[in-house]
This record gives sequence, structure tokens and C-alpha cells, in this order.
Amino acid sequence: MATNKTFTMLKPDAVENGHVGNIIQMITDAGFKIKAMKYTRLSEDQAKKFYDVHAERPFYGELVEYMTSGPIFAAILEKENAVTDFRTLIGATDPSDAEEGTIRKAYAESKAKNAVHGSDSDENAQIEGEFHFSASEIF
Ligand code: IDP
Ligand code: MG
Repeated sequence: MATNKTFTMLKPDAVENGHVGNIIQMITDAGFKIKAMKYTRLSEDQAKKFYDVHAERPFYGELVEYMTSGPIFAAILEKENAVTDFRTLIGATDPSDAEEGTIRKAYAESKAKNAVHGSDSDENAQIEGEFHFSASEIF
């Protein structure tokens, strides 16, 4: 069943490059409500666990190193069709393939440092949201 929620992280490059305010504006302009948000930094263990599905990929080590390199904003977002609509809003993984008007087209540095995460299914949105937030932090 579709849950109308998704999970995002504004990644270390977006924070470092000062794009957080503009990205949050794009997210809320697109009709997403912020249900939870925190400024935090992933430990190596957390990043490894979060990206465990990519453990066998050649870029896994680089990905974990990058995602722990600085603070991130983690958030739970709500909207009808949240997962699909948010993937559309962020654009393709590689910003050189991302459509005009997407967050990654506007703000991603590279395929690795691509500004923002978006859950790829309702099931993962729930798992990822619970990974970062307790019930009392979700509004
Ligand atoms: P997604 O974030 O668009 O869902 P995934 O394939 O799930 O893309 O990859 C997770 C993250 O791993 C990407 O957002 C990006 O930061 C990083 N990544 C993916 N492919 C590559 C690559 O070929 N080289 C380096 N980093 C990559
Ligand atoms: Mg993915």
C-alpha cells in the first residue's frame, strides 16, 4: 500500500555548498510537507548500514566516505505519491542526465556528490525514516 511518505537526505555537498535553503524551498514549493527534519552527521557504521544494498558495488567505499564527510539534513516528507513524485523532483542519479527543473540538475556536483537522496519505494521510505527518527520526532 502506498504510504504517501518518503525519506530524504540533503547530502554533504549540498550543505557544504550552501544549497540547503534553496533545496528546501524547491521541496516545499513542490507540495511536500516536512514531517520530520534533523541536522546530523552519519557515523561510518550508520552510512554502511544505510547503503548496505550497495555493499557489492565498486563505489560503496567512496559512497560511505563521502556520506560521512560532513553533516547532512535528514527529513521525512509527506505528499500524495511521495516516493514517485520526489524521485521526479530530484532527477537522475547523474546530474548530467537530470532534467531541467530538478534538484540534482540545479545543485548536484557529480554522480557521487549528487546533493540529495530520495527513497526508491514505500517500503524503503518507511525503513529509512525509522532509521533516522523516533516516533516523538515525527509531526
Ligand atoms: P539514487 O540515489 O539515484 O537512488 P543509487 O543507484 O541508489 O542512486 O546510488 C546511491 C548513491 O550512490 C547515489 O545517489 C550516489 O551518491 C552514489 N553513486 C551511485 N552510482 C555511483 C557511481 O557510479 N559512482 C559514484 N557514486 C555513485
Ligand atoms: Mg537509490
